Amino acid sequence: MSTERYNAREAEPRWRKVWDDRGIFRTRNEDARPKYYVLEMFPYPSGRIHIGHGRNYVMGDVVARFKRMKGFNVLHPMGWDAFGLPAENAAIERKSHPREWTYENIETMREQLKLLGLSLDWSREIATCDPSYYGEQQRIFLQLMKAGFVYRKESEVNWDPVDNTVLANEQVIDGRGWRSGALVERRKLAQWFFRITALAKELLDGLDTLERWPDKVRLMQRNWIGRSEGLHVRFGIENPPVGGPNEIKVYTTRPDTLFGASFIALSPGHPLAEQLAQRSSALGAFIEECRRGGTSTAEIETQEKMGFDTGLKVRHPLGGPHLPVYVANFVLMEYGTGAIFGCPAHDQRDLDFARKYGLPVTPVVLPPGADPAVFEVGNIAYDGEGTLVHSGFLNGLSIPDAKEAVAVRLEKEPLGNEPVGERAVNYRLRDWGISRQRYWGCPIPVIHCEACGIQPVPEAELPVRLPDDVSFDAPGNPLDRHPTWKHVACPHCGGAAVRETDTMDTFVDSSWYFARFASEPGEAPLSKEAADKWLPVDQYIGGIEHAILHLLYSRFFIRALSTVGRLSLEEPFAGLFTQGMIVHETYKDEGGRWLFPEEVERRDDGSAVKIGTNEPVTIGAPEKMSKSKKNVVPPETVADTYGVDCARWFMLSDTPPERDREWTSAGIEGAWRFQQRIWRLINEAVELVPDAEPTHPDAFGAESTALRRAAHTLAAEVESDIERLHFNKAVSRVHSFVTVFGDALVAARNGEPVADLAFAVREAAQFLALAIAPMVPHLAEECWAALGKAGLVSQAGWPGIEPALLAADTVTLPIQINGKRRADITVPVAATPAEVENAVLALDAVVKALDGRAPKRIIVVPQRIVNVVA
Ligand code: ANZ
Ligand code: ZN
Repeated sequence: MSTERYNAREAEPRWRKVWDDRGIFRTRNEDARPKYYVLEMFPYPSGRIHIGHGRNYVMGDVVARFKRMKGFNVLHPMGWDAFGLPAENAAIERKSHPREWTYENIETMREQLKLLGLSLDWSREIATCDPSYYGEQQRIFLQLMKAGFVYRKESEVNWDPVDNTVLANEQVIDGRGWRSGALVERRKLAQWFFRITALAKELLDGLDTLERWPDKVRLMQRNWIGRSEGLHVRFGIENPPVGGPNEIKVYTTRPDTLFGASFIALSPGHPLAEQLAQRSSALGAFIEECRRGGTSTAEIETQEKMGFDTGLKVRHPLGGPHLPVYVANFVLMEYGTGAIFGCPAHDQRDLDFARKYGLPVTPVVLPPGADPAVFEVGNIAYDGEGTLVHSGFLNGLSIPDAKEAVAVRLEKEPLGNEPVGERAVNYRLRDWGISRQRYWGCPIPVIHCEACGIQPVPEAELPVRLPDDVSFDAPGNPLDRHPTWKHVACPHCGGAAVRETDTMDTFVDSSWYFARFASEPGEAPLSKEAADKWLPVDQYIGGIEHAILHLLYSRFFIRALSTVGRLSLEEPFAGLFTQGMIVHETYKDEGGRWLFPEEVERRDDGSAVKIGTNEPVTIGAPEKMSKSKKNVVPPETVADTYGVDCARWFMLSDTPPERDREWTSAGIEGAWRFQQRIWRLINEAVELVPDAEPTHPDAFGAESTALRRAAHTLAAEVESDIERLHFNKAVSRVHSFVTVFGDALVAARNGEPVADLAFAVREAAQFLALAIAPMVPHLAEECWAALGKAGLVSQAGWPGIEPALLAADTVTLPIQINGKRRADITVPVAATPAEVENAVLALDAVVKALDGRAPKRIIVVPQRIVNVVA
């Protein structure tokens, strides 16, 4: 055979240049074909990518290329989530500017992504740190502010008392500031918020419409929004403080447990707690104490329970004993009413608290089968099913019935002019605090004037640009320290005023970028017309780590933007896929230092040594590829050895795409060998049938029909696999087909050259090239060219499948002997009547019936029935 090895190193850059030069992935909005929008979550330009980052881009690319072949006008764009803290940290370390670091990384990563052969429309590339992007975001902010979706309120932040600065949650490490090491405190500061809670119900109900989202993501969002149905209960205070309220309102989801209540607890931020603290320095000190530690919920929930007895007592609304009122650190001000009644027997936090402060623990729900005379709660609260006990008129009821009975009773019970109880729905969802006291983010476009209050920056003055001349040599917000930037004239009265120096949470930047991509270069950054054309994103692909915040914020943003008339849709992402990660073993030298895979040689006995020194290497279990553990493979290394198509093929094969995939050199070598095999087969086909377009014969024999069946089935199966994102199955279909094709070529070489087989061989070779084109596009182009086809495979249509060739390979026929059904036989669909006849005559039932005689007649009705007349 004359075929040479496929040289990916030479071929791949050549094809990428052709794609680039011809601009074939440039998408136009003006295009009559149906639209398809596929998007991978855009990357943060953190440095360099490794092959593990590539998996979701490759998956998206397979979909994009496939949909293009299916005749869609595909939008597949790329951009950069370019604002954020790491750029500031890098600037501090390298004494440079965050912009420099960011754009250097973008340059590097763009080249790396291009290396992967992704069919992206680079003309729509955006970086969120570009003033044209964040300027539009400022416009959006002001529009949302006008519509009431934005407000400012005092809220707690992490405060570093040594550096005198606000810290992001990720800058608090074990309760201490990352730079100063000082114990972090909670401080109140005026902050900007998006009123996401205004759409809590819509965001919850909308989940039901997202049928092409993973159930687990919908569940996580549902839990995050956290709708609960409960009761507001007002407790009258027996000894109200002078000038204070005479009642406390709590929110409970367990009114059935009211007879088990043993205390009331107020949040340290509750107005009544603050009021009492003015007269009690001990309480004041306690509240201060509660403020220590970070603001994250996780941190608050794991803190040891602490309480302060205020000396107040409330009356029990159902006639139980009076209850003491505490201030307790585990009650959040932002949830419900900021006050609870504690029922220790049935709530773990309340139980921990009661044990610490010696409060009664009375079980009021009896587990099924338990004996009421002996049932007790020790150190584990009982939160299961059961029947009410020790609860007066509720005794004997189930929990749901008791909840209802309490609600009905308390809705009628008066306290002052209102009923004691009122049904309420609560959402766990909090408003979205977007203020960050940082430089490298989108400036919040408002001006503070002492005389006029908060003034929006006038439209004509947008964007509010970040100043370039900033220093990072002192802690705190460089925008605040800048000598001139914040000093401006008030747009309303013209007097001296100051700019807001907070910038926006970078989650804002990623909440609308997919709508930005809808506009062509040069068009308005957010165009309703363009967004109407492209949104929702048909297939969104990204990591499960974004299952909650990014997706929820984006969903909110799209609804809010539609409310103010900038867009007109409800949900941004019709289909969502969360991919698994690429994992790799880790290596450590004798000194415990991490080693890169290319520094290590694996021995046949499973051990490993360091290349050069032969020092033994400790092999660690496969883990997510990460820079810090050096278990990364750069795309360049793969491109220079096996070619990136091998990496693409490997990442798609074997493992379902939602699961983790371990990167191994054996796996990559396997991909390389398979790629060579495809290349050889294509060339053999060309050699065997030099005519690129043999004429369609009138009829096909058994051999050519079998090959055609295999080829058409391949196309149909790969199509349905890619539609369902079952990339690993698509890969394995290609494997099976290649075996069939290889055998067919051997048979064809040894047999007589016949016209129908020539046609089938050529057709099969083309189908193979087309079927692999979404997955290994460079190799597919090379094959397409070898087959003498005009144009690019990247622009070719998906194979035309003949349904008749897809019927099952075998068919089961009933066999009648003298008019009675005696047996069945399963034969290849392609079997000739003579072949069927021979098989029938060999059947036991037929042999017996004929008893040595020849049949009088056999009638084979193809694909239907066989009649034997004995
Ligand atoms: C009495 C009770 C008895 C409760 C019991 C639970 C179990 P979800 O379901 O998440 O809505 N709670 C109410 N407001 C709170 C706040 N601001 N901070 C901390 N906890 C608060 O939770 C509602 C339950 O969480 C409420 O029901 C309340 O405790 C508590 F056996 O009331 B429950
Ligand atoms: Zn003013």
